[in-house]
Amino acid sequence: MSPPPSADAPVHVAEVEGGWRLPGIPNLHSHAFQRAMAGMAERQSHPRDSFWTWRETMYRVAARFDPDTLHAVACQLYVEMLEAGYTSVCEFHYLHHAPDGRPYDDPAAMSQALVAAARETGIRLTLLPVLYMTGGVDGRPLAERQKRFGHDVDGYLRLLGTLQAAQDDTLRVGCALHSLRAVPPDAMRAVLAALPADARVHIHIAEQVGEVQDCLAIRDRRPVEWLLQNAEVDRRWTLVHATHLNDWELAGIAQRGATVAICPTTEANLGDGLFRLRDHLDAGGAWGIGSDSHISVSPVEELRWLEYGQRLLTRRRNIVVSPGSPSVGENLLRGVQASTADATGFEAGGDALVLDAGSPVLAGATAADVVDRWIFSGNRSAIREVEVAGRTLVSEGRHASRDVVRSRYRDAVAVLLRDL
Ligand code: NGQ
Ligand code: ZN
Repeated sequence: MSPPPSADAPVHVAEVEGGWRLPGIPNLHSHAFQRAMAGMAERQSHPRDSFWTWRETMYRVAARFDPDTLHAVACQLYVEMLEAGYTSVCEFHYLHHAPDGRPYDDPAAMSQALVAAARETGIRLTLLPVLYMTGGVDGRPLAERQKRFGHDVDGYLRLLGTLQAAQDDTLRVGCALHSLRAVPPDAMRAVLAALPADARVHIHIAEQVGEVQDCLAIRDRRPVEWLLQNAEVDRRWTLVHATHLNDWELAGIAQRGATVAICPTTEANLGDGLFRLRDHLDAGGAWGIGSDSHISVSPVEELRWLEYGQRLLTRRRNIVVSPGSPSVGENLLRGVQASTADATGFEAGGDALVLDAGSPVLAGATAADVVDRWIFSGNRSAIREVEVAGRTLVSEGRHASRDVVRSRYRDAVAVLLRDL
């Protein structure tokens, strides 16, 4: 692996005819199917609603998908991502089998639906098939609704092998461990030992206080502490959420060079807590953003709320700054660029978006303030064009397939939500 780009490198902002050209933004964490339930878990279902009651709603929707509906929903989502300025996506994919847990005739059918959606819409895809084996850190068996997520180690490695053979310029295949709740230690070791040396590894970790407590009770270690002591975590690793960290864990993540995928809107929506961003930056830690459950599909909103969370917490302003670099917007974009290659397997800077200089939020902008203006003002997208791997996919703010994709999505959602 090449050395990581410095988080102090300049952000490449170029003035072009009628606009401002910036590097594309990687989306480090997505569960595509959850796009179909965005906004549908916002009614009380229990006197003390939580992440865990939300998960029950999510499982009900997850049980409805087949390869066709997953493809239709993923196409809609990827069009929305591209129009919003995300040029690559890490898909943390665990809806592998039929709802009763039996593999499809083609065991990779659900993965292939995501690959097809990425190819059709043009977004770069880092596909992360998820290993999911148990229903809790105590090793209990999968619950009925989790059966379609499950694999044994051999079946999982076969799936990975099939998908790796299809890798090309816009498709990378890595490995995801769902969480310490879902992957027993021996299985984790077996899978990690079988991966190609450059494979990226993503894992959900320490998102909820409850899982920190369970891990302490059963493994006598906090989740990140356990992981750092039991796996060779390094720059190939992306830790998703990592919300609840003590000082030792925080320092360890930065020192190993792992990226933290922070998903500010989902973490807020699910009541997770706030990532210790300022401490992580001070430790030299790498980070990026993900839209995760897709209640928002906008890098602007993720980055804005990443900064705002810290402002609310500290009652200060302009938190993500660095010596000699006072622009919060530029520091945010620089952070995201610096982790791109390590987290996604794609080089940073290959893709671009062009902001419309005629957009009211950018009136009078200069190279020095255009990024701040883009991220911190208004709600209407200022994106005019998006290019991935040399192809212009979005022009005048619209993806070329927006209409077809949208009508297929409506039909798919009607099927998915029928009598839910
Ligand atoms: C997921 N999502 O896998 O979709 C999880 C919820 C779980 C987030 N953690 C399920 N945001 O963690 O068990
Ligand atoms: Zn997730």
